[in-house]
Amino acid sequence: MIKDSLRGQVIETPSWAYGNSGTRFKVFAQRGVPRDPFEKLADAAQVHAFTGVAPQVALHIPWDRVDDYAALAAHASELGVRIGAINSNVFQDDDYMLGSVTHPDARVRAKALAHLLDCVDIMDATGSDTLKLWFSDGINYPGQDDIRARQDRLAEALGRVYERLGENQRFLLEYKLFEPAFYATDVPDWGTAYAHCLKLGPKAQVVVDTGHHAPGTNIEFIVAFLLREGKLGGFDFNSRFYADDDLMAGAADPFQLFRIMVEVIGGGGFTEDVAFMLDQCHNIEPKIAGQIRSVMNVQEATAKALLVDREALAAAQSAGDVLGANAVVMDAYNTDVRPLLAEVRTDLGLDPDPMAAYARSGYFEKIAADRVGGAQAGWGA
Ligand code: RM4
Ligand code: MN
Repeated sequence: MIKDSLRGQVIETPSWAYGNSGTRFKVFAQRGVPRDPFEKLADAAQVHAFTGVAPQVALHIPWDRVDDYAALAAHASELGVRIGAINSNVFQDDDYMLGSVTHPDARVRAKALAHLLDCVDIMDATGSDTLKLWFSDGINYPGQDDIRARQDRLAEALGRVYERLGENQRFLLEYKLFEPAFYATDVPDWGTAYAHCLKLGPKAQVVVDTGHHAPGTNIEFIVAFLLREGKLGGFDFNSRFYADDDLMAGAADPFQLFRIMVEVIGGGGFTEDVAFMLDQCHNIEPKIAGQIRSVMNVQEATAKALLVDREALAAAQSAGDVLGANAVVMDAYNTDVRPLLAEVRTDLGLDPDPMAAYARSGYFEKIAADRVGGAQAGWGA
């Protein structure tokens, strides 16, 4: 049963993880980086080829703008992957300095809304069922704009996008505490996202980016609550030591990732209704190998969470056995699941050690030699 669940897991990787990235101080160029979305998909397909659980790739528009989205989707399927969430981008145009959908100027708001609606067109063309909305909107100084009016403008835009969604499409609203806005962000927390989604209906859900909270926030509580309300749409996994560090998932705090997966599985969220996406950048490590490592870290947290003896846990909980209940959870966490995952990969016909198999494949040397000339992809900062 546990092996079945692990074989069927779907972890979506982000197209932007294959391009160059960095901090606001410096973007470091790496050899072999894709020059266009087609090459990004080719790299993502490698992650799937060696792990067997990463068949979906998220796009970011306009970073992944192409003339023919149906051709891009066809290219993905030739490579053995498919298009996952479409991520909108209303944070990199000069017009958005004071906001996008919450901007005080109606012209800018209309421009931002048009982009969001374009993203739904791209969902139609690629077969994607998920739109991910993250707004950098907010204000830096008290009095800069009216907080309530900005909520009204946000609600208006979300309503328009919601109306445009097709039968089998949904949007996920992403929250983030701060950055780039430093005083008041318009969607700063899960409660704000939840309230907007609740008003709109079942096609609006919340996405939890694990790097978007204040230090010390109990993310698994948020997960449990949203799942209970049917409003957990998915995750942007990454890890952090300080703020939105976007490090490899499970690298900074594997125990937190495990606790999140314990709540997901306990709450019945380990289904295709909850999207398990990575949203991270590999500023100093090689990108494809960094994605493979992250996928493996998510698999390990999932395997451990699946090992929690739920019956023993429920018995200890109802008996008020504090130490016994905690021991059940810690026993699962302290189990070495690497041999189990090696078996899962062998069952899938894969090499049990994806990192080593990828390194041996020579793919990196090939792209480093082939991808010379042209402009490397990056997030444009
Ligand atoms: C944002 C947010 C979004 C991602 C961008 C690149 O902070 O996490 O999900 O699309 O970064
Ligand atoms: Mn994110």
